[in-house]
Amino acid sequence: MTMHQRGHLLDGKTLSETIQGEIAQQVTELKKKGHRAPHLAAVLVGSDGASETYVSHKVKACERVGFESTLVRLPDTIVEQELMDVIDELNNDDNIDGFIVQLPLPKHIRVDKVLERIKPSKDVDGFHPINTGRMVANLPAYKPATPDGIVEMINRFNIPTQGCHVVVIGRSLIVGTPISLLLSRDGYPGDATVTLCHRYTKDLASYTRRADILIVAVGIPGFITADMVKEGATVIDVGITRVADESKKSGFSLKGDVAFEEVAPKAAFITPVPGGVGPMTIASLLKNTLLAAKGAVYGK
Ligand code: BQF
Repeated sequence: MTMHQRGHLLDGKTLSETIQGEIAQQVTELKKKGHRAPHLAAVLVGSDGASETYVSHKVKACERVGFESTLVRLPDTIVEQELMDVIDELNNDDNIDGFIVQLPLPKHIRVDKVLERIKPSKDVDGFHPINTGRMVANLPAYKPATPDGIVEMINRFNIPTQGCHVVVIGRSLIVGTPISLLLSRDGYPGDATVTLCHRYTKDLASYTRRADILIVAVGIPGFITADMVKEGATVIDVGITRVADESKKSGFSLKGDVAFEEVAPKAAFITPVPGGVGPMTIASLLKNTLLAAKGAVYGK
């Protein structure tokens, strides 16, 4: 009988806990020096179930590392100007080091306008175009948490990237576009040759089969099947979709963009969903908040 070599699991949950331990130590140091605790605020508009979960992950993570956190809940009937006023208050509140506006926002609110209203020095999600521009220019910047978390994961698991072919599927401003930039730039974890694929890519499998590192962020459960993956590739699954599941108390389970069971035997390394990229996103948000508290990106 042939044994299938299981891809090594890239355990983002455990790694995120390790990083959170490191952050907690730094918070202890800060407090010893007479500093107050870093303080993250999150603005949640409406009560979408997934958004509620994500915000609660962030609040709980703050508690674990010794940060203060404030959750600002707003009704989904709020008009854009009222949300802008809340952002201005947070921008001007010296007790808050950084804040996020949980996405997605209701359709009647223009997300670009909202993100541009956030003071770049408090923009710990790194979504303000000033932070995007600074990142592109290799200046100190808050990097978006999911791409930063993926880079950190590649780094801590010592996955080689120099000269590797990275194939990214999905060109969103939050994941696909920035991870393509970070892995193509000079130095480790970078120096890769990056192909950015999207909905208009012809013969997608001809690209994915050539990937040494395949990063998938399309939001379609099971989109990547075994026939699309090269033997020995590293597979990073950013997808996280709620799928109805009667066996779960919640009534759903989380599914990634990769058909894990069939792809894992072919992969050298693979991220699970849940417990892969998601927890790394949280760790990177905390990292950015610590940077904000220290004034490490924009000075004090
Ligand atoms: C895990 C997000 C899509 C759209 C908006 C841990 C998270 C998720 C999964 C989490 C995400 C996804 C977040 C796991 C934050 C990641 O154990 O696998 C943590 O909280 N995330 C978000 O804030 O907005 C999103 C995905």
